This record gives sequence, C-alpha cells and structure tokens, in this order.
Amino acid sequence: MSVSYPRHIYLKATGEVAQLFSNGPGLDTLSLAKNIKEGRRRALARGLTLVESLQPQHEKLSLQLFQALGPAERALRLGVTGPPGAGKSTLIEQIVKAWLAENHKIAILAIDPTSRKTGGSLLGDKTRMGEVADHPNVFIRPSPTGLQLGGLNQRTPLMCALLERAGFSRVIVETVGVGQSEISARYLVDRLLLVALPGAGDEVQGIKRGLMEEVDLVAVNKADLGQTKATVATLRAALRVFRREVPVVACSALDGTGLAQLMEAINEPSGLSPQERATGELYFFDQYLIQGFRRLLESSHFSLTERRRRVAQGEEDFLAVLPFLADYMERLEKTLGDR
Ligand SMILES: Nc1nc2c(ncn2[C@@H]2O[C@H](COP(=O)(O)OP(=O)(O)O)[C@@H](O)[C@H]2O)c(=O)[nH]1
Ligand SMILES: [Mg+2]
Repeated sequence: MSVSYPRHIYLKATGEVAQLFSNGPGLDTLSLAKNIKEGRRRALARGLTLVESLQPQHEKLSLQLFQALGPAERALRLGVTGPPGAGKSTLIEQIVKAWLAENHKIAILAIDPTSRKTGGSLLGDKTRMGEVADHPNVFIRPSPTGLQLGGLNQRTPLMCALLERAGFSRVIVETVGVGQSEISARYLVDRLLLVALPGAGDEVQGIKRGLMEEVDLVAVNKADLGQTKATVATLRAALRVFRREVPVVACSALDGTGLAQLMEAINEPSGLSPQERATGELYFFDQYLIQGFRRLLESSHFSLTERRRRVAQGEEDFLAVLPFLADYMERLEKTLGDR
C-alpha cells in the first residue's frame, strides 16, 4: 500500500481544472496575480492549473500571469525520485517537518501516477500525510486526474517558477523515477534525491543508468527493516562507476533513523553549478520550441497536415513529399526572417 496525499486535496485540484476551463479567456490574470501574492491558496491552485495547461489560449494567459507577478527569488528545489513503494511520500513528510521547523514555506508537486491508482487507500492514509498537508505553510499539488500528464513535463519548470512567485522557499517535486518522463529532472531541481529500498541492487530496483548519473544524493529507506549495509555498499559501488562521491544515507522515514544526516546532505549548498543551470535553461528553451513545432505539425490549419496524412496512408513516400517540405521550410524561414 502506498502513502498518498489526502483525498480532498486531489478533489480540489480536479475541481480547479473544470472551473478554469469553463472560465476560458475571461480570466483576470491581474487579480489572480494579486491573490497569489497575498497567499490565497485557491488562486495559487488556479494559477498552477493555468500554467500547466497545454491549450494555446491558456499559454497566453499564463504569460500574462507571470508578467503580472514579476520576478522572485529562487527556492531550493528538491527532486525526490525512486521506485513506487520506496517511501518517497513518507520521507517527504519528514523532510517537510524538518523544513517547517526552520520556518520555510514548502510546496510539493506530486507527479506520481501510481498514487492515483490506489484511490481506495487515499482516505486511509490521510492521517499520516494529513499531518503536514493541512499546515498553513505547506501547499501540496498532486497532478490532477483530469490532466493525465503522468510525469515531469515541459510545464513543470513553470509550475516551480509560479510557486516561487507565491513565496515558497522550498519546492519538492516527487516523481516516479521510471517511465515516460518527458524532461530530465536533473535540470529542474537543485538537488536530486533517489529513494531506494534495502535488500536490492540498482538493477533489481529498476533504477536506470541515466538516473544513477544524475542523482546528488541517495537515501536507502526502511532501514528499520535491516539489510541496509549491503545495499548502501552496492549503490556506492554502482555510483562510483559513473562519477563523483554521492552521499548514500541509510534512513527510516518511520522511526527517524538517519534523518538528521539526510537533512544535512539535502541542505548542503552545492547542487547545480551556474553552467549546469544555464544548460538547463537552454534545455527548456529547446523543449519549448520543439513542443511548439509539434503543435504546428499536428494543427489542422496547415497544408502540412494533408501531406502527413497521405504519407501515413502510404499514398506518398517521404521522397515524394520532400520538395513540398523543402519549399515549406524555405517559406517558413522567410516569414520569420529575423536574421
Ligand atoms: N518499514 C518502513 N516502511 C516504510 C518506510 N517508509 C515508508 N514506508 C512504507 O512503505 C509504503 C510505501 O510508502 P510511500 O511513501 O507511499 O512510497 P512511495 O510510493 O515511494 O511514495 C507505505 O506503506 C509506508 O508506510 C520506512 O522507513 N520503514
Ligand atoms: Mg508517493
């Protein structure tokens, strides 16, 4: 059974989606910005929905919202990833408690498709995650069920940016480290924490090579169940193959073992270098363009669509449409013409 965020929080997020979409272009971004600045949670929830939306009309409003909000100081962004059931949510609750004690305002983006599937256990687990979920300095945003995006996506960086403008000094992104993430968590967060289970090597746990290259910190959770020593050693060895010394901490989200050591490692000032951060920004830049071009390609307003359809149905092959494509690109470049 997996620990999830309380049911009412899911319902709220889903309701926000319906409301936003019925409101459409009439949304007043200035007052939304004002309400977000004043710490109104409903406004923040709506703002996040707006920013998360992939609809072109929402994209414009989203930009307006950011303009109205102005810049903000960057929060410490912590990515928490790892296989389902490793204890990410439980550990996050402990991390949140530690940060609350330091007077931080903490937002959690929970992008975990598996926790939604355990719908029945949501209420049962409310008491546990509920301890921090209703705290005034904590804001939890699960991926709403209405918008099944199922992983990090090109909107997640914007959602983090919005949370920073809403005054959060800590942003946690919980994501399952396996599956179809569109973007790399590495560029999104300052510190990437991998939560692993004791008693299994990285391959057994489905931890991908790529992830081992990206993590800053590994927690071998459930130390109360024993068997952590061998796992810590195995993971250390696996990490050494890739690069630097990454701290591997044995801990228990349940009995508190190793949590102080884990917090120390999380709070370390290192994280992304300015160069790595710039690479990340460039990555988002490219993702944005790629997404825009993809939309163009799929849009029914363009002559491209008809040619695509014919290729898809075997009526024309690639070589046959190449002259059209070359001409299309040339016209596109002329239209843009800002060299
Ligand atoms: N024994 C033990 N169980 C834990 C620990 N941390 C989490 N769990 C349990 O592991 C299960 C999955 O935890 P959850 O936080 O939902 O995992 P997630 O899917 O990675 O978010 C739950 O039943 C938790 O109570 C721990 O440190 N020790
Ligand atoms: Mg979870």
